Amino acid sequence: MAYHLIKGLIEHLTRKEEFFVIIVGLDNAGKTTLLEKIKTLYNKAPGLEPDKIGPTIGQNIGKIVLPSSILQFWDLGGQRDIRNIWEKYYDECHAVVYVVDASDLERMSEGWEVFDTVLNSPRILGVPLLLLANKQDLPGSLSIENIRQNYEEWWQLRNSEEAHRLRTRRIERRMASLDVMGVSAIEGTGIREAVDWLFLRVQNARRSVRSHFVSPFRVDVGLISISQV
Ligand SMILES: Nc1nc2c(ncn2[C@@H]2O[C@H](COP(=O)(O)OP(=O)(O)OP(=O)(O)O)[C@@H](O)[C@H]2O)c(=O)[nH]1
Ligand SMILES: [Mg+2]
Repeated sequence: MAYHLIKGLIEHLTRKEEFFVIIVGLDNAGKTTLLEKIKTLYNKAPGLEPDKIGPTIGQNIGKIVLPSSILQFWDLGGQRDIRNIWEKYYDECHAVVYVVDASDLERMSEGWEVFDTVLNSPRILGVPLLLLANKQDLPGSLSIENIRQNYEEWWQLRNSEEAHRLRTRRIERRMASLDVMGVSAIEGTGIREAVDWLFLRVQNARRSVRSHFVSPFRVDVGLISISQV
């Protein structure tokens, strides 16, 4: 009885709200490099070095513990044939990070095509969406202003007058409020700002049905051990 009371009290005092963030974008955009750098910056155990990272077939998971909450990242493979797995995560996620390789001008329109599908997905229309222009360390990478402009130009060219008319106010608003940040997943620049953004936005846009409390303590055969992050 006393054990259960103490256990319950510890859980109550130490519970943190957990949020799920999906990281999507074309293959080679740098999603896994980003996830591993986030782990290195926030966890005791460093993430993988870039030379140990290969293309993702499926997903990678990473978790960071912030003072009042836990962010759980799902880095999803970006190759064409496996992009359809992204949708399976839409109902569970609290934020979406779309990563663009800002140095790869040749694949920019393919990237916008896919981005547009994500942007318009009804199941995540109300979820905070952050566009990350990665590889800012490479000369010739598009700046955040140029990335925004590049997307708008692509959209204007690609869509007919009819589509322009049909572009709903909700999507207009989403575009207008879309945040774009520049990062280098290799060097780690901009990553803390991006994580701060995610933390603030998931708190503000908290959707009670999607968030739940978890305890960082795991009770194991009568012993209390802090779970490894
Ligand atoms: N210069 C530079 N290269 C980067 C950066 N981020 C990733 N890369 C490189 O880009 C390539 C692809 O990186 P990944 O992290 O595997 O890309 P991904 O988006 O996870 O690709 P998929 O798993 O196939 O979807 C690797 O060679 C990385 O080293 C960056 O910020 N700067
Ligand atoms: Mg990957």
